[in-house]
Amino acid sequence: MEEKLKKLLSDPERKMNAAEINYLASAFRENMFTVLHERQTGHWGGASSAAEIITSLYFNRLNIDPKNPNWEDRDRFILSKGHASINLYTVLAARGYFPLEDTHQFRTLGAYLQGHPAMLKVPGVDMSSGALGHGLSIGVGIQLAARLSGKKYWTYVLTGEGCLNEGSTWEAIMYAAKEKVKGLVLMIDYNKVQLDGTEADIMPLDPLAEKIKAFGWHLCPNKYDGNKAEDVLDSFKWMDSDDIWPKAVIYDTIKGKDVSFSEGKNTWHGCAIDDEHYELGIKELKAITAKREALV
Ligand SMILES: Cc1ncc(C[n+]2csc(CCOP(=O)(O)OP(=O)(O)O)c2C)c(N)n1
Ligand SMILES: [Mg+2]
Repeated sequence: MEEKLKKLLSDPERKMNAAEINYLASAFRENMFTVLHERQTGHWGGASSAAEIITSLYFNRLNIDPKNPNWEDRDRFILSKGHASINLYTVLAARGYFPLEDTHQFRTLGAYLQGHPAMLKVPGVDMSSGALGHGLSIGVGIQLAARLSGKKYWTYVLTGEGCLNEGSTWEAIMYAAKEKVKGLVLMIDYNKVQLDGTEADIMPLDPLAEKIKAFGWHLCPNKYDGNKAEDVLDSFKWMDSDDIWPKAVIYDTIKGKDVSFSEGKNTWHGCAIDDEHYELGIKELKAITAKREALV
């Protein structure tokens, strides 16, 4: 691990700035790509797409205590697109929930870090996920529980297009609007690519922003690039700018980000990474990490 990275991660409680988060996200991409190559399994495309969003949450935003993962007052994060688990595991490890070395056990028989996150096995995982379309309903429930118990925590739910293709998500969208559920934030990793094609081919969401607003949500009006920490941190400012609920933010992202031949390709959604592509890809990822490191 680079010296700068070690130094940053030695004080994970500090709120990182955008340059630091961009650098961390790139370093985390290297770990994700390496583990998925080693294990010959997993989902690179959607993991890479969400790197800056998840890193920003854990290194700038969430009120959490990795030493006490079940702390009742913690903010919750639900990775509704649970197939991007290697991203969450890498970030949780770097944030101090478990050793980074454990990510190399990904999807081995008997390991606690399976292909999809399991809340009863992995410290820091607030909700088991993998079957698309469940995360937002659970987020609604967690925040209604906060209302009943007078707690102040928030729940952030991250979806891709797949969850938004599920009817259950739209039930949750309707109900959350009816109840004006406080503390509930829907974050959409809008890379416009799914498992076996583009969202335009599979089930177009366009005009997504208008739909979410029409369902009664407070949608962030800003256009954000979800692969830039500057934009993600700005979206956090927007979240704090009023008390109107529930809130949603759409982030434009790129699936398979920062490995040129995987960007925007559904064929890289989930596939075994061969040696040749690993060598090419890791070189590209390291070059971007170095560029981002220079800005820290
Ligand atoms: C209910 C359900 N149906 C199908 C799948 C299989 N599946 C896993 S990921 C995926 C596509 C997800 O696309 P998206 O949500 O856009 O994810 P991302 O692009 O962020 O990887 C599908 C269909 C699933 N996990 N759950
Ligand atoms: Mg997608």
